[in-house]
Amino acid sequence: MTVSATRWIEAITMEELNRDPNPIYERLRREAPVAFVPAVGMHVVATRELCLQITQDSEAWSTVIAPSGGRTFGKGTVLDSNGETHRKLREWIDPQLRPTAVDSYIEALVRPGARTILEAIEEIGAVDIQEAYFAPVSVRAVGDLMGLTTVPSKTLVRWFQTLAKSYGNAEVDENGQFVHHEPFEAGDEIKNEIIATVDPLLDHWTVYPDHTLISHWLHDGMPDGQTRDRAEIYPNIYVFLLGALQEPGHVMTTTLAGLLENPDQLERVIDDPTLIPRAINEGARWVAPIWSAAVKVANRDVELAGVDLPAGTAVMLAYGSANRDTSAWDDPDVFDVDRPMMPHLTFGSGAHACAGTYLGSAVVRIALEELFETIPNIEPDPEHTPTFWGWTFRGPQSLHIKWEV
Ligand code: 261
Repeated sequence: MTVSATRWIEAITMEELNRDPNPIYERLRREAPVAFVPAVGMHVVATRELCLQITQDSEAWSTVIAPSGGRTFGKGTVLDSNGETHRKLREWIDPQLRPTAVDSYIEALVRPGARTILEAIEEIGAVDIQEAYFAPVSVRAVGDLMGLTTVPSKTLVRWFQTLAKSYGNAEVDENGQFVHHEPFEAGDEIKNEIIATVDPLLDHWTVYPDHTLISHWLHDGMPDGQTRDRAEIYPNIYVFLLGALQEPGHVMTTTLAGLLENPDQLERVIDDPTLIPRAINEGARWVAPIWSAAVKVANRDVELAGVDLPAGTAVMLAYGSANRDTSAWDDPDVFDVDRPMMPHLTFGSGAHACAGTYLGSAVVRIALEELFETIPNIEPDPEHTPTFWGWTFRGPQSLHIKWEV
């Protein structure tokens, strides 16, 4: 590619990517599906076909964590392990997330708590539903499942928000050095707070194992009388406290935002709750909450879409962009519950595909079922328009709705 052809890519800023990566990636998909983007110091992969190809080819590609993610979580997460190490980690992470296990606890875990929050707001008539309902339902469900029942929802929300700002602090200068340091330091403070909160719980579960995720992580697969090293558990606790607590809430808010833009679709979904899973699937495709976080590194010299990548080159897979690829979807920028079903990449693909696909989808479904049942006359609040934000993680920052009480 000529220098002039790539000048626009050199001019891409982190600020633009966070505000709206879609127009930039639409052009990347057409002109440069594998491109080095200086603002993020990495090659990005924009098309669905190339993202899928890389996730299927573990001979050519290993999984790593994004540099800002590694700075945030440290070494040893399920996100940056490969082969046998990864398989062993998934062996203690996956069992409580399997559909049969989830079905046994999901109703009691989510529905009563969702109802309680709705009872407290149903007479108000106008709220930011992201802050008042979706984020609390999301963190309560997964936080309680982990065993963090004594940690207030507001604390859990502050934890995921601060960890997400650190993980998403990806901007680098021309030497590949991070431009901003404050988000990492704020993340470090949160991790200290998490350890101070969780250490006493680990002490408890060491002696009194129970059904919570973290208790299982301590004990499962360990010889009698031994518990898993905390240094192995903590990085994965951070992974869950960010992604697993934030993303169900993102998908709830995104799905409702899509429905509010299409009042006819909203009305149909409220009249027929069996359409809710379709709406959620479309919301998850439309704005992938983990928009750009999966990184692979070439095990050997690779040629990809005409670009030569030497061994050791890292590529960032843009699942949010893959989900708007016209090779799979017509009018991909439009939210449409009636579109033909095509597997999207929001939960990733290959060996690292999301372990929480079933759990997360069930949490989102129950939250929306309860909302539409309790407040069936939802309208957008014309005084506030939702603003989507984020490149690494993406979703509406708020969603103001109103209704007749
Ligand atoms: C539970 C999944 O969490 C994550 C996934 C990707 C990046 C950061 C995360 O916390």
